[in-house]
Amino acid sequence: MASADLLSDLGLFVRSEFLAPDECSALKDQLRSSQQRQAGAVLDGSRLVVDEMTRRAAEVSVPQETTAAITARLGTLRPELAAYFGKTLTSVRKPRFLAYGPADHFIFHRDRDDSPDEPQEVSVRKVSAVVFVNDWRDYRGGALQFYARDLSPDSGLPEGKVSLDPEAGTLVAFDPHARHQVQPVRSGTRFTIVTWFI
Ligand SMILES: O=C(O)CCC(=O)C(=O)O
Repeated sequence: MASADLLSDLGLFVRSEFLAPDECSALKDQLRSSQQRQAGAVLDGSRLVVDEMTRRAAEVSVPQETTAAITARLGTLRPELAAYFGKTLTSVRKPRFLAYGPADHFIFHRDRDDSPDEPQEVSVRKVSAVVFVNDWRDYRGGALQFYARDLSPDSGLPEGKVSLDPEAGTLVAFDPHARHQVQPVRSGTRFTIVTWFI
C-alpha cells in the first residue's frame, strides 16, 4: 500500500484502528453468519439493479443494533472530516455492510457524478467512506484503487493508480467524485462497510 504521507498528499483521509481488532473480529463473525443478498450496481430510474459485470458483491443484513452502533461511531468523525475536506457535513447515511467472495469486484465508478438525472440521495453525498472490517490475512485480491489524478488534479502526478489494501479496522474517506474500484477478490471473503457523509 502507498505510504500514509502519500495518501494524505493525495487528499485521502486514512484513519487506522477506526475499529479496534476485537471489534473487527466480532463484526466479522456477525457478517459471516448474517443473511446476504446480491448488491445492486446500476440505477434503473431510482432503483439499483444487479449487473454483475459492473459489481459483484453481497450486501449483508446486520442486526439493527449493529447498524446503530456503527452509525454512531462514524458520526464521531464528522467534525474531523468536515475540517479535512473543507465541507459542511450535517449527518452520515445508514452504513452498508458488504461481502466480496472469490471473483467479486466493483469496477471503476464515482459515488457521485453531478449528472442532471442523478437522484437526490446520490447528489447530496459530500464525503465517501469505506471501513475495512478484515484484511489480507483473510483474503487475496480486493485492493481498493483510485486514479491519483482524480484525488489530486493539481499535483502534477503522472496518471496512475493508487492501491489500498489496509489493515483491518482502517477507515478511508475521499471525495465522492473520485473514481475508485474494488479489484476482484481471488480467494477468501473481504468485508467492508461503506457510507457517505452529507
Ligand atoms: O468495498 C469497498 O471497498 C468500496 C465499495 C464501493 O466503492 C462502493 O460501494 O461504492
